[in-house]
Amino acid sequence: MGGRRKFIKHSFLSALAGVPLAAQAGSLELSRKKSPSGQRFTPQILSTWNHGMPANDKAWEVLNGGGTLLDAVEQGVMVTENDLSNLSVGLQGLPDREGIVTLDASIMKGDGSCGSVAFVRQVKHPISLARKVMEKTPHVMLVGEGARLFAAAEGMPMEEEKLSPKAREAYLRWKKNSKYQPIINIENHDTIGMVGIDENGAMAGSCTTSGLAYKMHGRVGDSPIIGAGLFVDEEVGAATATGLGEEVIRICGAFLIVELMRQGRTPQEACEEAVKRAVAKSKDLDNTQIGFLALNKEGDFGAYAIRPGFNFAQHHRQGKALIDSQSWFK
Ligand code: SD4
Repeated sequence: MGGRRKFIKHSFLSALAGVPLAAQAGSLELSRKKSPSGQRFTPQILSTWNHGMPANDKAWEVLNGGGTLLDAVEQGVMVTENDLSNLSVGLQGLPDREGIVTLDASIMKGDGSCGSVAFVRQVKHPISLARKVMEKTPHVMLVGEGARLFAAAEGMPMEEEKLSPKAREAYLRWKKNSKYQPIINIENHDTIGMVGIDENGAMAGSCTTSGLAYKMHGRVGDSPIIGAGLFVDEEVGAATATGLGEEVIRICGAFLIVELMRQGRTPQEACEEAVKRAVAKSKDLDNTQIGFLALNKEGDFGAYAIRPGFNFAQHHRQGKALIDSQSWFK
């Protein structure tokens, strides 16, 4: 971002800091619901689920060490991609119904630059591959074998195709019944989506997953779809999603939330409206969980899910917290 723009954003944010929230919202006729904390923080990093805490720790360390926000959101979620206990992110994740792990990831900057990969095998850090697509190709998205070959050509770390012990055990158990209709385990969504804002008001986000367990081979979820699992526009804000990707794609979840914020909704209101739409359009509400997480350019944040159990991690200068999201079903 250019120096002048940086300065303008910074002055704007500094100016806002001393103004009561009600006055800042003055021109908007909507009745404002408080964000979960009722507070605004810049800089700030937010991530989905418990594993967002160590991911945020890393992102924060990168940011404080002079790294860019893009470095922070990339390296933050790499912690989760490396986490052997996580069965929904990275090569140790649960496989598709053929027993093959395929990964989806996306990364986006607030200026509209973005990259993603989908249905990719053997690549240790799909988030870094998504970043390379953004920075080194004229494209936004690479999938399957093409994505894998690009990773190999870039000399990225790859692994032999082999299920992790935990994933293998779970897969063999699943195979006994082989339910070919993928039913989301509403207790266990672990995709990591991260959104952040730096002290100059620049925004970025990342999202990475092994996707829905026991999906059909070739299935792609919301996480690598720009506007579904992730969307960032630093003129407005950023949003990310977790849960049953088909339901998120149907409503262009992350894009919808950012556009609702553009129209004046708070991040909390925007997440609630997106969940309301997903509930209305759901094809299988009993087996569906979706969680949304959003941040606006003022550092206000919000989250909402279909069911209880969704939480998110927040890091800012005053501290860090794991926060339970509110939900449609109580
Ligand atoms: C997907 N949204 O592939 C992902 C799944 C997810 O934790 O969030 N899993 O549909």
